[in-house]
Order: sequence, then structure tokens, then C-alpha cells
Amino acid sequence: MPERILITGAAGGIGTLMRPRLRRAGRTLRLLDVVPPEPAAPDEDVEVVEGSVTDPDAMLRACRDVDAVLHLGGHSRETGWAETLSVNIDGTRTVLEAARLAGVPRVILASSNHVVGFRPAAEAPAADSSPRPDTYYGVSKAAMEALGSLYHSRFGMDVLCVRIGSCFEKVHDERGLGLWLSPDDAARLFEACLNHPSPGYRVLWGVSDNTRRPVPLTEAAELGYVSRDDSEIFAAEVTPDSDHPLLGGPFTTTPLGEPN
Ligand code: 15L
Repeated sequence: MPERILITGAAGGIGTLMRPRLRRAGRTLRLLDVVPPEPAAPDEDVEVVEGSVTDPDAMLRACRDVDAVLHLGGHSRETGWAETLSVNIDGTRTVLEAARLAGVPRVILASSNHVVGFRPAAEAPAADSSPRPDTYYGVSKAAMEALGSLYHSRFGMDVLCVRIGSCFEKVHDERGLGLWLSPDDAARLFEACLNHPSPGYRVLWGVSDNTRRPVPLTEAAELGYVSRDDSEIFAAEVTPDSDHPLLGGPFTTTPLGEPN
């Protein structure tokens, strides 16, 4: 089991959900964000680091003595091109380069369903289906996967790209019933990514085993992931929304480059 894990974007939505769930005896979580994460609780083995994924020096320091990086940092929705380019694309390269320089053997990248947002849900695309992004944000996640592939091929790093569906405590809309990744399942999936002996480069879907799941879990299962959650428990309470035949849902029509 890795002993020190660097989590970028640790104060963000998924980072906050993962902090308690990735705690293990004998493991230190190094939490990095531009907004300083909450200080360590007395019984918590965490190191809190304020820093940006766009800062090569800060990233190199953050990667020292680390066994794996869980890269969650970056914009999580559509925003202007310059910001997306700087934080999501250049930032991912900076993280991978810092990991390489520091000798970190494994990086897990938080990719997104929006890499293939323009694929029909009915197509049930395999996890490594070629990009059909729906936004600049989706383009940045496609670039993330490509950078991960490059760093694996050139330098032998294990790189796992998780095309995350919708990772929130609860499901809020009908589309989420298909793409929900429960926080507990997210932790199970990241654990599988951390603990596989030699994963190489992989792209996998990050969703729970939802009754209405539109994408396969084959690749995640090969890694050892077993989902225990199903969004159907929220079916009665979600807001009905318009039919979204495309995986990216509302991201396929949101104006490009405008925060959504
Ligand atoms: C994502 O990639 C976003 O980070 C998240 O905020 C949600 O919009 C999610 O996709 C989704 O598709 O529901």
C-alpha cells in the first residue's frame, strides 16, 4: 500500500469527499490546493500544502517522497480558454513533470465523461473510446489523458485516467442516475488504482454500478474495482430533466468558454 499520497485539488469537491475516505493506518495524505485545505485534525495523518498545479517549483516540492499522486486539481467545469489551458492542460503537464523529476511511480488523473460528451449514451462507449469532447473543459481532459499516455510511454510511469461521471454526495437530476459515482465508490476505485501491482497506462470509467449506467465498468473491474452503490436509491427524488441522448448532457449546449 502506498505510504504517502499527494492529492492535488484537495480542497475541491472530490478532494474534500476523498480526504476522510482515503485515510488508512500507515498512510500519509499530502493535501495540496490553492485554497489551503483544512488543517490536520489531531488524529489525522495529513500534510497540508498551499500551492498551485501551475507552479513547477511548488509541485516538485510537493512530489518529494511521494508514492503516488492523485491529481484532482484544476477547473471542474467550463471556463475561459486561457484559464483552461493554463490550469487544466499546462497544470497537468506540470504535475506529471514534477512527478517524473521526483521519481513518483504512479499518477492517477481525474478525467471526465466530458472527454466523450458528444458520444450518444446509447453507444455505451468503452472507457478508452476516442475523444468527442463537449467543451473546452472536455478538451482539457482529453489532453490530460494524452499527457498521461505520453508520460507512461516515455518514462514508464503508471498512469490511470479515470473518466469520472458525476461524483457528488447525492444525485440531483435524471442524467446523474446514469453517471453517478458515489463518494464511497470513488474511494474504492482510487484504492484499486493505487494498489494494482502494475497497471501501466489505463483509461477507465469512474461510475457506480447504477441500474441506469450508460457506460461499461469492464476496465475498472479489471483493476479490481467493485462498486457497492447504485443511484437508483435517489430515483424518486431527482428533478426530471429534458432527455439527454448525449453523455455530456447540458455541457453539449453550454456556450464555449463561458463559466457554466
Ligand atoms: C464533470 O466533469 C464536472 O467536474 C462535474 O462538475 C459535473 O459537471 C460532472 O462532470 C457531470 O457531468 O455531471
